[in-house]
Formats: sequence, C-alpha cells, structure tokens
Amino acid sequence: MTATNAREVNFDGLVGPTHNYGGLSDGNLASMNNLGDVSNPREAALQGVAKMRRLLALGLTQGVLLPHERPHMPTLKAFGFTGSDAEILQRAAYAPGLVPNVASASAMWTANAATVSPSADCQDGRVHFTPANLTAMFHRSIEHPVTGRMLKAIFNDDRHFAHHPPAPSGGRMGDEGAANHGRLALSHGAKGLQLFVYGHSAFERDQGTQRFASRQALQCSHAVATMNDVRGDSLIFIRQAARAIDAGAFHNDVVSVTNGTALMFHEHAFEDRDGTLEALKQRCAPLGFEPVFIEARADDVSLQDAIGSYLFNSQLVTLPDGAMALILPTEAEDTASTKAWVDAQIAGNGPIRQAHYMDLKQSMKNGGGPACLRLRVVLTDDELAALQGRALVDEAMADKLEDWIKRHYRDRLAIADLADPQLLVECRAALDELTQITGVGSIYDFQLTGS
Ligand code: SUG
Repeated sequence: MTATNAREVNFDGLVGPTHNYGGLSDGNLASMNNLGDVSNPREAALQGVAKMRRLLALGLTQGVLLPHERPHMPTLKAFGFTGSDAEILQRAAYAPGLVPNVASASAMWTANAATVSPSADCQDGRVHFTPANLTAMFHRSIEHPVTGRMLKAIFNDDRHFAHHPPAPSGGRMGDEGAANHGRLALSHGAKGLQLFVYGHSAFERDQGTQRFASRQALQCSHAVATMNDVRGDSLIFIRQAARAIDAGAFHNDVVSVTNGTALMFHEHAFEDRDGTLEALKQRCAPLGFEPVFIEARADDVSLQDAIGSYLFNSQLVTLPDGAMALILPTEAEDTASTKAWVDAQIAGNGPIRQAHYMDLKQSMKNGGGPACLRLRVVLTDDELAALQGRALVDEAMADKLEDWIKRHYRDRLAIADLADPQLLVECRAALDELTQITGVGSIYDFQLTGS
C-alpha cells in the first residue's frame, strides 16, 4: 500500500467577540444549563489560542478559522427589518429570541464547519470540502455561506481542493459536519476508511430517541460522502446510539474519536456496538491494518461522566515521533472516573502515551470541548504548500492573535448586550483587521457588499 507524506492540520475556530450563553442548543446539556450566565469573550478566545500553542509546542501543524460577523445583519434583514444597523437591532430586539440566535459565536466550533475528505481517499485525488448545513439549530444554520466562502479563500487551488455546496436541508435533513465523521488509516497519508456516523433517517417518523432529537440524517451523510467523491472502499455508515443522544451526546464526537488506526469510544456510543466493531475490522483489513479499539466500558466510565467531562471530545493526535497524545478539557481531569481511565491508558501498552489537560471552560459551558474547536484537514506537502501560509498559525501568529484579542474583545457579555449597536461596530472592526492578519482576504458580507 503506497502512502504519500501527509500531516493532519487542525484548523481551530477562533472564538468570536459575541461569545455568550444564549441557551440555544436543545439536547446540549451545557448550553441548556448555562443559559443567561455572563460570558467573557476575551478569556474564551485566549483559552483557544493557548490550546493552539500547546499543539504547536507538541510539533504539530496548526491553522485557524475566523469568527463570523455577529449579530448577523443579513439574516435580520431577511426577517424584514429595515433601517440603519442600530434601528434594525433595536426593532429586532422585540422579536422573542431572535437577536441571541443571530448573535451566537457558534462558528467557533469548527468540527461542525464542514466534512473534509483527504485526497488519499477520494477518486480524483483532491481534498474535498462540504460545509455542514447545520439545519438542526437555527443559530447554526446561518453559518454555512460564510464558512464556504472562508474555506474557498483558504484552500484556493483547484488542482488540489474541491469545494461543494452543503447537503440539501429542510425538515430533519441535518448535517453537522466533521463532528459525526471519523477516519481510520495506517498513516495520515495512506488510503483510509471514513466513518460517517448518523443518528436518524430524515424520512422516518421514529428517530429512536425519547428525549432529544438527533441532528445528523443518514441521507445527509450519504450526500456528503457522494459529493466528497469518497471511494466506495473508503467509507462506512454507522448509527449513533439513541441512548447516547438522549443522554446529551448531540454529536458523535462527544462519545468517540478516531486517529490513525485507533478508535477511542464509549461502550454506548454506537447503536450496534458489536456489529460496528466487526464491520470496522472487516473493512480495515483490505487497507492493511487491524483497528485498535480503545473502549471505555460503562462500568468504568458512565455515559453521564463521559458526557459531563467531555472525555471523548479530546483531540487524539499523532506526535512527530509516532506516539499518540490526548488533548483533554480539565473537566476530564476533575472527574474521578475519567481521570482514572486516562491514567490507565497511559500506564498500559496502548497507543496513547501523553495526556494534556487544557482549561477551555468558556467554550465548555456551551458544550464545546477541544475536539469541537477544531476542523481536521489532512494535507500532503504539496497541498499544504498550496495554502501559501493562509490561515496557518505559528508562534508569531499566535502572538498577533492574542494582541488582536486584547485590543478588540470585551471581558463581559450578557444577553441584553447583544443588541447593542456598538458591539456590531466592534465586531466588524475586529474581523476586518483579522482577515488581513491571517491573509484570508475579504469574506464577510459587510466587506463584500458593504452591508
Ligand atoms: O452546536 N453549542 C454548540 C456546541 C458544538 C459542539 N461541537 C461539537 N461537538 N463538535 C452546538 O450545540 C450553544 C450556543 C448557545 O447556547 O449560546 C451552541 O451552539
């Protein structure tokens, strides 16, 4: 089996200036429970940059995706509001719930930005990008136009990159991007098996869940795999356990994570655990490897502890020396069962050799852990060179981002502040500067159309 030299680049979402606790995501326990808390956007963004620095220090390649314009004025105009920005915001504030929905900084969770298929698995040998339609939550459904523009601006070379529209939406036709997508491969550059995890069929009334709605439709997973041109022997569809969704695992990356040949997962992550593991073994055999299953049994880590601590929302990464490291939230260190489980992995003979705990509390309070904050993009050396440095982060860029955050961000934001016209002015000034700092260029509506 031939493999090209390739690496994984994590594109972290920079937390936006309107980061707040709007309680917008039904089924996401942290978001629901922290509704109305006062947020600290500056601290949130700095915590994100600290995570990027940790990955750089480990010798990994790091990228960044930019926040979106919020409050999103084009959406408010689509609701019929007219006048100056200040007038629109003032009038929209009377529509129940509308301003928090168009002001959420949710684009920071870039695991939901798109599904990215590495060139080694695709028929035409290019890297494919399909932005997620994010239909399930209104505040997230408005992200994909800017996400698509941003990805095209960064991965701007037709020889290496292919960009697709989001999967069709409407009703239960939801796609949540890479949060429900994994990949097993001998190495990043080798042909691999892509795991498309879904929760329901959009055409069936019974979704299997009792408490919360599933967000990912099987039909969307099919659409993404088809658009991304993934080879038939490089894909598999797996159903997420209804039980996990009902317990608060609104995305599969809350209960499982893949890297290299390893699948780290909770016993109750998949609807048919035994069948899934058997199918993965069979499908990986022709690719030249046996998958390594790193399982947390419910007796050791309850589903509740797994979801409360975000153990599986850690980043599982391969270090330059070939060993694997976990980048976890401190909540997984503070929860006795998950800390003991991680310690046992490190002490054992498995592939995980290091654990790094990061304080991401600002994002965690909205249900966004380390893995939610990043979009994985496997790139060969040539593909990486085609970026010409756009959106890549080194220590000097991390310094610039921190300086930019300190100059532009508030350290206190309540829901009532979201309709403040000055917040929009601050957000646009910050983003305008950021497109220059990162080399991404003009991508926002206010830059392109002046409104
Ligand atoms: O879609 N939270 C996000 C969290 C996304 C986490 N991503 C992954 N698991 N990959 C969501 O539920 C809450 C925003 C608020 O309540 O203000 C929010 O959108």
